[in-house]
Amino acid sequence: MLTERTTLVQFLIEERRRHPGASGELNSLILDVALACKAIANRVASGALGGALGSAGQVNVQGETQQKLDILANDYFVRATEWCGDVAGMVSEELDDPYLLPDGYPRGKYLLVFDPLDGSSNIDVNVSVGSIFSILRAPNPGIDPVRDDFLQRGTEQVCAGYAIYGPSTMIVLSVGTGVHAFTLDPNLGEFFLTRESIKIPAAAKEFAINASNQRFWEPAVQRYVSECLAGKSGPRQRDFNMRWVASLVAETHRILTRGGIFLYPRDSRAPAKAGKLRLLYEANPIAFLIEQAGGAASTGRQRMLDVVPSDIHQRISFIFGPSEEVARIEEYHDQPYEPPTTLPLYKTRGLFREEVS
Ligand code: AFP
Repeated sequence: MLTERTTLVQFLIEERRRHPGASGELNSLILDVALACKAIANRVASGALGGALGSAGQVNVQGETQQKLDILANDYFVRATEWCGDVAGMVSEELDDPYLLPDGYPRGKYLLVFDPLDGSSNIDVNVSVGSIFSILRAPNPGIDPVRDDFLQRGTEQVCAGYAIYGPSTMIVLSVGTGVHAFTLDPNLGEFFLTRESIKIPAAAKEFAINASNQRFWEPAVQRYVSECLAGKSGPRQRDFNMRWVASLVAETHRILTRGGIFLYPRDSRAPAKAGKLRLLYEANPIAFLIEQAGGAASTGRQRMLDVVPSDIHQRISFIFGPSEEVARIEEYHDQPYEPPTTLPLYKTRGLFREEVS
């Protein structure tokens, strides 16, 4: 293996050589994040034997019940990266406020933003989960950051990526030069490059959405999904398949591998919330990867990476996939659409056809 494949370390060093002025701090930070991901992978793989399944019995700033592994994964991210002098501060899904480094550790020039364990409702049922991370430049390197320092557009990301803890553990990342995937060799404890310059397949044959929320969707999303469901006999003139893992990382990995479209739109359940997913540590890093893979990521009305964040835990509507498909959904947001008021099964072309007298 060592002679045939490029390791993550080798890949990062080769990338750095393209930038003669680079200090190596970014690489060092990415490798510390990779170490945290290996530790998390280990705990996830141990399942019930690791003693970390189940609820931690407390609620995070999002109002979500934390799993024991959410807290452990957060600690792994913090402990693996706080000491090295590469970060100035961090924001985590699991922490109400930005994490400030303990006294004695040097403050670096990067900000680290992460969701340590995404899709954590899947842990107890042994379905893939992941970690998502994003690296930004600290506006004031060398000192503790303030909350506003993290409120940067997604276009400012220096690196973004995720780890997926599935049948195999992988890290998929981009430093702005395409998207590359690395698979963990559990015997060597090393990530090896297994897919280079990933491109999203242009034609979407699958869509991913939590259909249980359908009654709350906006008209544009109602229209898009109903057209997919209509299949060959509808306006799209082809059949679509549907998937929903309830883990953004797993959904992204499938779409980067075999294509498709993802939607977690804003809905009318809680009109004050602009969506469910979090902008800084879910939507932005995934949007960065998707664009780097040739796709598009949007709120439905705007390119995701152009959104100016207003809060570190801000939620947002998130749609991504092949560019043409995302453009179609954005167009639908600009057009009027009246969703049918009765279920298709009871309409004239449906199974339970109404008798016309
Ligand atoms: P958790 O980490 O709380 O399980 O949330 C996962 C997530 O943020 C994202 O990964 C999924 O796409 C989405 O939520 C699933 O949402 P539903 O529970 O509404 O299906």
